[in-house]
Amino acid sequence: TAPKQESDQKESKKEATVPKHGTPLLLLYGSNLGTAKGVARELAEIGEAKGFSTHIDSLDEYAGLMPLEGAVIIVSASYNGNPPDNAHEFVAWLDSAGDNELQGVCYTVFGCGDRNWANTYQSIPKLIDEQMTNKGAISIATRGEGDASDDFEGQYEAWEEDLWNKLAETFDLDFKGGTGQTANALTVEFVDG
Ligand code: FMN
Repeated sequence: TAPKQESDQKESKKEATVPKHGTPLLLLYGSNLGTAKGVARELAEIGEAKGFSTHIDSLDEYAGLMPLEGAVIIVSASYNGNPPDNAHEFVAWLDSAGDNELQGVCYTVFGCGDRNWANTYQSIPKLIDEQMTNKGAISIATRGEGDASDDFEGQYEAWEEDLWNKLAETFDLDFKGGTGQTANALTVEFVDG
């Protein structure tokens, strides 16, 4: 609606005042219908507001290209236990990667799933998380699960709060200790204090 757009614009002006530390934050999604992509986009926006240098792309675009600087956040759905269309190549590459191939990579995973697919609930996010660790990457925050048939928003928000805290700890950044505040609320703290 129009009023919401107006307030969003005001908020984004405030966000621009957050000091830029420039830590690279790569958001990768596996998404057919846009849910996981939307989550990745939101995280990229908030990450920018928190001073990260963000980049967003599909998982397949980064098969074999894991960054050694900053962190990579993977957001993926599953389809009958299989990867989304733009994550097949990534999952195949990860399967075939050598034992220490991902050494030095910092990552975490959020899964968009639906428990109605009981036997394969969150199967791809789980697989990616396990394989990343197996291949030497470091998990900087616990994998999150959003269930479309439960309180997806609530589950996502709880995971997200932990994520920013863990990123702040890992990279020794200033916005540590958030208590579920949005990026905008944190921005107000920076501006005033
Ligand atoms: N969710 C799971 O956790 N495991 C599954 O195996 C699974 N299979 C699905 C199969 C179909 C045909 C559909 C429509 C959904 C399935 N889901 C499953 C739920 C989707 O992963 C979930 O809705 C997700 O948010 C979709 O993300 P996307 O919009 O980014 O594609």
